[in-house]
Formats: sequence, structure tokens, C-alpha cells
Amino acid sequence: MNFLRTLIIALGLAVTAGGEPDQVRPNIIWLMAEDMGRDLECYGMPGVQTPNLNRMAKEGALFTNAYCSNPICSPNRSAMMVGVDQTVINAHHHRSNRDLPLVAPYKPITSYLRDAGYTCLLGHDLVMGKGTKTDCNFKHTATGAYDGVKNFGLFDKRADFTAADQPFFSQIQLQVTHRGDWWNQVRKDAKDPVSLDEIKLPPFFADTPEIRYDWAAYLDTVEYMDDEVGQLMDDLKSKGLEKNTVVIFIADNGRCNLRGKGYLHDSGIHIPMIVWAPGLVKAGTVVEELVCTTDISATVLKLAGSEIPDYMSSKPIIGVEKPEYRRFVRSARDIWDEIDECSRSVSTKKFKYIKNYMPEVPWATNQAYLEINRPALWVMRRLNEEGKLSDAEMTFFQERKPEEELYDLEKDPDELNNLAKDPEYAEVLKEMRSHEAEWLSNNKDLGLDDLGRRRPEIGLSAEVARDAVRKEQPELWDRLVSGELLETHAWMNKYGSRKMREK
Ligand SMILES: [Ca+2]
Repeated sequence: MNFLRTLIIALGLAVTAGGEPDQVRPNIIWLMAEDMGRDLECYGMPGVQTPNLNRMAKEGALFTNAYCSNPICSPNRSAMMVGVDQTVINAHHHRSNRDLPLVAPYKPITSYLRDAGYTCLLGHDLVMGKGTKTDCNFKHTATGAYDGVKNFGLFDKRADFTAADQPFFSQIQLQVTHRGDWWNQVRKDAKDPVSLDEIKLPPFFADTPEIRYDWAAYLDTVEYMDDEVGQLMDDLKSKGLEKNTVVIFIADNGRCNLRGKGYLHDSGIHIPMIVWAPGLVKAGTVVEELVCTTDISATVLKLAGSEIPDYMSSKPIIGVEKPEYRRFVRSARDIWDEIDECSRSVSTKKFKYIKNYMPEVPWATNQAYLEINRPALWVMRRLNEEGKLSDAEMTFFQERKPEEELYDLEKDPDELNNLAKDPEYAEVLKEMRSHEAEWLSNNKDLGLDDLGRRRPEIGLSAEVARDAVRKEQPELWDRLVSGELLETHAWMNKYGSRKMREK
């Protein structure tokens, strides 16, 4: 490396292939909204208004085919923090392995960013809860040094981004869309709450007043979150940082409702993604190519001028001339609280293939967290008993899952018509299975290695939770069963295990 190049790097300047400095290395802000699908106005969701994210998309790039590698917080967050699928790094079970350091050579991306001279910041005072969640399934602390042996800090500090910290990498969690006791209040405080008449429920939901209310309340939190994004963008501008900062917005996993978070159907893994990067991304770009959340990790390293380690198969998608988009995205679902589960999926732009290794565990399995946090479950369970659900609505309540699922995402975006046994789709099925085989031949899947031997370690059973609420709080029980959106945090505290309380 010649002296000029060394100097340029030392000064924090990016270098093009020709050796000339092109621009100062950008600051990077990664906004991560909790538990939401592509339920934004700029994706065409009726009834919701998201002017700030609409503007970000208009001035930047809207990705229409972004997928998670797991439909639950911690496994997908672990994958993103390392840039490698959670099944490869032994982070595939939700809230597991918190005492085990990452095995070499894997390291958090922030370790590379810090080596490259970036200040790594966590959270921001302007957002609900300060936005400091980390939730990775390997030994870590939120802040502090990192060597992977004695020190496990992911970020330098919990702090808002400032000019003094440049170049910085700032990760900010947007918590409001996660189910929590604030949902009813957010709706009550909204100046212009989402209209119950303007929303459109997916066809696998029964259309009842309770489910409509819950859906509208969810969209109210989406609007609240959009307002937080607007405040963060204003803060960026007021600090004079907007010209050299890339802002990436995604959700950490899909929508917190039936067939969403926890499921490999699109409402669980197909997420919103918007990249705002003046000078790097042309305004109004729409990217229909397939990307995975781990591709953002590689993109962040690339933007920072940091090395992308060989073990990372994810590819940068911004700041490169010809992005190598994916032919398919592979996702996996493993243990979530007390529920053992193992399923794998492959998504292409046209098809979805799911292999259910535990078909005996139904989609509507008894899970305490879902019992307490899914009003639609109670309403639809009752309607199912009364024989009042349509075929589409009944899909979720099948006694077993099929061993394989195949959906035509263009013709059937709600994934209601399983084509796995349709002879006309035999070739498609073969091709989708071959993608899974290809992924497995190139990657480890520790979740298939421990299949049949693993045991869930956290969470109480749904029966225990139900019995406790019924016996001790009969008046609340009636409201829960009726499908009312309730404040449930105290119940989780009272009836849950320690680890349940951390939810
Ligand atoms: Ca989440």
C-alpha cells in the first residue's frame, strides 16, 4: 500500500478501484422497526399514512423483495449482527446460547467497523424506549470493547449520533410496533387514528370488530414509528449530517399476528426495506430483486470501506456498481420459547417452498406468548368451533402442517393454495428443493443437526398461562377471550418465567 493510499484511508476517505478518493466515507444509520410486514403506505397498505418513509423511498430506494433469515427477533438479529445465517453460527434458537461466545472466525460486524475507524452508536433519545435493543444469541454486551474472548461489547456507547462521532455507525431500534402495553394508548393519543373502515385485512383473518380494531391499532403504531423516523431525519439535518449519511430502514421480522412473526409465510419473513443514500442511490429507485437481511450487514461493511470476511457469503447491495442479487433467499424457523419447531424455506420472486420437519406441531400451537398477545387467535378459535370460518380463515387451524408447502407468490400472495402435491407444479417443486439442497451443500445448518435432540428451555406452557389468568383474574379472562386488545405485560411478569419477562 503506497503512502497516499494509507493517508487517504487514515483520513477516513473511501478509495475507488483506480486509487482516487471519491468521497468521504459515509455515516451509516440502521433503523430497525420491530415486528412488522410491508405495512406502509409506500408499499400500498390501505388505511395507513407514512409520509416520512414515503419520502425516504421517493428520495432513495424501495426494496420490494427483502426477506429475513428467520421470522423471530433474536435469531434474525444475530444473523444480521454477524452477516451470516443464524443456523451457521449456532444462534438459531430464540434467546439461546447467551453464555457462548461466537466461535472463530465469526465476529460482529461492529468489530470490523471499529477496526475501520467507525464509532458504533446504539439507540437515540428521540424514540420510544431509546432504541437500544440488541438481542443476539451469542455472548455479548450492548457496549464495551470486543475481542470475543474476554470482552463482548457490540457498540462503543449508547448515544445519539453527532458530528463529533464521524464516521459513525448508528443502530436505532424502533420498538413501538412490537406488541406492548402502549398500543391502546398510542391509538388513543393519535391525532388522526387509523380508520376502522379504511383498512383491509388479509383473507386469512376473520373480519370482526375485534380483529379490525387490533389491526387498526397496529397501523397506529406504524404511523407513530413513521413519525419517529421523521424526527430522526430532522435531527440528522439539524446536525448538518444529511449529505454524507446513508439511512437503512428495515423490520427485524414480520408482522406480530397470525401467520406473521414466527412463520415462514411471507407475512413472517417478507419485510419492508428502504435505503436513503444521497449520491449513492438514485431517487425513486425500486429494487425488485431478492435480498436477505444479512446482505445489509455486508453492505454496511462495504460502505465503511471495511473488509468483508471470507466466511460472509452475503453480498453488498448499495455502493457497488453491479450488485449480485440473490436467486433465492433461505430462511429457517427453530425453537421459540416453549415451542420446539423446525422448518426451512426457500423464497424466489415467484415461488415459496417450505419444508416442515415437525409437521405434527400445528401453526395454531399452544404457545403462551401468542395466547396473551394475539386477540385474533381467540376470536377465530371461537368462530372455528362454531363452524363459521371460511376455508382461507381455517388454514391456520389445521391439525397438522403439511410436510411440504409450495406457493405461487404471484398468483397467490397470501399463500393459501399449497401446490406441493399438484402434478402441474412437480418441476417447480423439484427446482425449489434443489435450491434448498444447494444451500445445504454450501452452508452448515446446526438446526438440522440437533433436530430431535433439542429441548426448549424457556417459557411457560399456554395451559399454565391460561389457567392462571382464568382463575386469578376472571374479569380480565372474559375480555381476553373476547379478543379485546389488553395490556398484558403485568401478566407476563406474574405468570411467566424470568426469561418470559424479558420479552
Ligand atoms: Ca422483532
